[in-house]
Amino acid sequence: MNAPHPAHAERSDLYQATSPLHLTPLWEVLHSLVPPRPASPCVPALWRYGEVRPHLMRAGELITAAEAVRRVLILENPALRGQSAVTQSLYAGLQLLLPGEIAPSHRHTQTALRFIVEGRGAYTTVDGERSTMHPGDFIITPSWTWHDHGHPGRSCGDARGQEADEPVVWLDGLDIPLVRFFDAGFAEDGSARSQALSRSEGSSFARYGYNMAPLRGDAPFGATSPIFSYPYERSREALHQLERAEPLDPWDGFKLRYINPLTGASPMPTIQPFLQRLPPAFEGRSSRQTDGAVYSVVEGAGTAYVDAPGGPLRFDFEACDHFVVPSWHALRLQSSGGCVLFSFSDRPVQQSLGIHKEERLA
Ligand code: GTQ
Repeated sequence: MNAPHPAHAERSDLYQATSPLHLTPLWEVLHSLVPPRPASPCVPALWRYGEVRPHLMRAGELITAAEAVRRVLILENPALRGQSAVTQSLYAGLQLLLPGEIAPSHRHTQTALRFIVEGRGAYTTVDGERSTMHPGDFIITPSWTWHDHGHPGRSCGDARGQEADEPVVWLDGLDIPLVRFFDAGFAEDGSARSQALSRSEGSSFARYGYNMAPLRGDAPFGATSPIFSYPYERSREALHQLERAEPLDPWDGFKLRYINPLTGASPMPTIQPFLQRLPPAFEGRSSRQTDGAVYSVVEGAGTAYVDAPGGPLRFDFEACDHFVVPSWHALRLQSSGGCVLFSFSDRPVQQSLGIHKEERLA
């Protein structure tokens, strides 16, 4: 055994003397402060809908939407339990609304997206305009806009005349951890349970959804898209047309990002959503990026292989399952029968900071 380095005891003395002054020597932590590559504390995880759904429906028996305000089971990263975070920057949860219920009006600094998982007949109202939810629709709640959710049930029916008397479940994606990091969150309850309607349903889409825009007036929600709802039937058709006629990307299959039509940038300043079609017999290549992503399986089935420090993980997924791929964990997708995947990440934030990085592996 070598004798201890003579400085060690004196260094310890220094550390003990500086600690009460709230001082820490950088050289003891430098390597983890500026790691050679991202070392996310998050882990990959899969939530099978077949396992989650019974608990969500049980929650529907135990608490009303009005009492809960938002009846949600939060998808917590297994390595971040108690933090209501699916990645370091993002929140995800599955929200249930039953026929006859209202989730009361409120607003907050945090930006939200909704991705409809199952059911028909519910709506969300944002800034005086209602959007009826259909499975696969992507819906936005801009920062600080009043929003309430409702489910009239059979009495009102769906605009398309479809059965509307069933539970509605959607994925909530919010920038809650990011806003918490900045200590910049505000929230307020509305005076009425449901806000008054001031515009007809579909008017935001009519103004901005057809590659056209009003002649006058500023962007109504700043950097956030003026379209509240991006209907699945349109985004799905775009992907299927590409699949019929265009070469696929060996990593992503056919993948499009949703945009703010006024800027071409992400629909929300903090979150970029994507929709992706893997054709039948797809064997994707592996890639990694610094933006961890949450996936919602829209249609079909497949397999996600995610590299993790403890060895690669294999997630066999099917429709309505959810999974999270943390930052800089390589992902490879495969599907024998074909599938459609929705996903979202904090990419716009990283891009605005100039730190986003992607690596497409062989
Ligand atoms: O629907 O407004 O999952 O405020 C978490 C916080 C949903 C919402 C969530 C929220 C909402």
